[in-house]
This record gives sequence, C-alpha cells and structure tokens, in this order.
Amino acid sequence: MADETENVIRVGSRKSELAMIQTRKIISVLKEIYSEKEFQIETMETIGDKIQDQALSKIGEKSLFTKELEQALAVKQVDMIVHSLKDLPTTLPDGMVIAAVYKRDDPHDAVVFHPRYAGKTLRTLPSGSVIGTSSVRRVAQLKKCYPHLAFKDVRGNLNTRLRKLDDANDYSALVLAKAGLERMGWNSRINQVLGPNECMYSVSQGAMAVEVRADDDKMIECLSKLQHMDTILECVAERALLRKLEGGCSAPVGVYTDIKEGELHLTAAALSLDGSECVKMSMSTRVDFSSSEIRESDNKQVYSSIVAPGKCSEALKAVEDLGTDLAIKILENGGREILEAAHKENIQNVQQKPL
Ligand code: DPM
Repeated sequence: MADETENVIRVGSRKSELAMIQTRKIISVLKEIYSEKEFQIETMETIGDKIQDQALSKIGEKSLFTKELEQALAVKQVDMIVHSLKDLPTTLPDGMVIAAVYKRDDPHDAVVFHPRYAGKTLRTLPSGSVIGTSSVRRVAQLKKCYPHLAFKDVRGNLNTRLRKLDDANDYSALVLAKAGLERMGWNSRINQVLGPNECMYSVSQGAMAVEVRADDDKMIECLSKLQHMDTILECVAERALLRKLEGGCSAPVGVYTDIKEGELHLTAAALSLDGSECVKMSMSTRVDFSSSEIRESDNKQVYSSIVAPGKCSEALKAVEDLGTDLAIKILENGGREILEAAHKENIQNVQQKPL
C-alpha cells in the first residue's frame, strides 16, 4: 500500500439508504476512536438489491445481500464490510470473519399501518386485510396468531416498501424490523411492536456486524473496540442454533433471547409455512464466568464466525453449545420434519416461478 493511502480504510456497503445509514454509523464510532484515520465508502449492488420482484425465500440464493461485497473484500478492494448481521449466512466464505458486532438495537418486529388504519392493531384489522411481508418467519407466526389476516409478498428497500404501502391500496399494513425503521428515522410510523407471543424475531435481528478478512490482524484489532459483549453472547447462541437447524435467511425460524442475572435464555421456534405446526423450546446457560483469565489464544478464537473478544471464551463456548443443543432438541421433537417440509415447499415455489 502506498504511503498516502496508509491511513485510508475502505468500507464496503450496499447502496440502499438503510445500508448507508448503518455504514456511516459504524464509521462515526470508529472515527471517534481513530481520529487520524480516513474512511472511504465503496457502494455495491447485490443480487438481493437487483431482484426486486421476487420473494427472498424464492430466489434460493443463500448470500443474497453479501456475495458481491465479499468478493470485493477477498481481492482487497475494500478492507471491511458493514452488514445487518441477520443478512449474513451462518457459515461465511473461507477466509472471512466477523470482527465486530455492535450493540444490538431493539430486535423486535414492528407494524406500520396504512394511514386509513391509524389506531388499529393486527388483532382489530378487518378480516381479510392484506399484510405485506416477504418473510416466511413472519407469515408463519402471524397466520397462527391472527388467522383472519391475509399475507402478500412485498419487496424492495424500505423506502420502496413504505411508498407501496402509502400510495396504493394493496396492503393494509407492513411488518418490518423495528431497528431498521428507527435507523431510517421513521419512529413515528411504528404503530405496533410485536412481542414474542405474536412474532419471535429473526436470528441476529437488530445487530450490525463488520466483516473482514480473517488474516487481517490490523483490522481485527482496530474493530475489537466496537465489540459489545451481551450482543455477541446472544448472537453467537442464535447463529449456532440456526446453523444446526440448517435454516438460511428463508427458514421459518424465530428466536427470543434474554440475558438476566448472569444467565442467557434462548427460546426458538420452527414453524410450518402456514403456521399450523410449531415446535417451540427454550434453554438457558450461565454466562458469568468472571474468573476466566485472558489467554493469548483467546483473541484468535471464533464462535459462530464471530471473533471472540479476549477473556470470555468460557461464556462464548457455553452459548455456542447452548444454541447447538437447543437446535438438536427442536429437530428431535418434530422440528426436522417441519423444516424439511417448509424447505421443499420453498423449492417448489422457485420452480413454479423461475427467475
Ligand atoms: C432477512 C429477512 C429480512 C431481511 C427475513 C426475516 C426481511 C425480509 C422481508 C434475513 N433479512 O427477517 O425473517 O421483510 O421481506 C433486513 C432488514 C434489516 C436487515 C429489514 C427488515 C434491518 C434490521 C436489522 C431484510 N435485513 O427485516 O424489516 O438490522 O436487523
């Protein structure tokens, strides 16, 4: 690298407004710590951005929002990529690692109603009202909870979706991640927040992550300052679960995680696409291993593709095992058949509606 570029860090991002807001947020936090560094954003389009007229679960590509960015990272065109962690597959390409997970925002889903339904809730919407979402996880849980509602795919970035809601009469409401709506500054459009009894959230929802090359010790060291311990404990557990369930971003799997009094509690559910079948289970583990010493090797350990901050390898190992064990319990109690059937149905949908 030439001398004058020594201080320039190139950051890869998708072009959408939400992606740019997230990337700028991470850069502003880094700028506060490393005021001498310059950050340059390189934007890219991913398959997920290009294909706007198909439901995510029907495209059938696992790393929809990440592939092009990771290719740029591999050839050193960029030094880091800022993602929504929930869009990162549970297994990263060889040579890539998550060097930081930033403090999680509220992970719950939220409902935005068409202005004509101001004051309503999902429960009080008229029968047959159409809810826009392309998430099989949301559809399955909400069908189970609110059988009087209908569901329809909606694609496009957040700006496009809100415009579709407001300008046409196709949808009565949209279900979106609360964190994304808040980052866009649309707090005032949030009409209802969905609790875990209605709709458990997606693995890693609400957390932003920074991906780097696994051999880039300088970047890993630089990003270690961003790490947020409770967020990492939650996301390692959730990602270990999803990995064992072999569910990608299109699986009808919801989670709910909570850390209280030194214990992490993870609840997860696998559902059939129509929500009629559901296996929901919970497990807990201690995470307050305060006595653990810092070992040199700990800094290089990776749990669910996330680089461990030093000093907490016992807790990280415990939550990774917890996620895997809970997945096994769910699979053994009927979850396997439910997820296999959902996967088959998804594939059939792709074949019926080729790209
Ligand atoms: C993934 C899903 C969706 C995104 C599937 C799911 C939602 C797709 C849809 C894996 N990624 O959640 O069950 O609504 O059609 C995405 C959003 C955010 C990150 C937007 C959203 C923002 C919040 C965050 C798309 N990825 O879910 O409303 O950082 O978690």
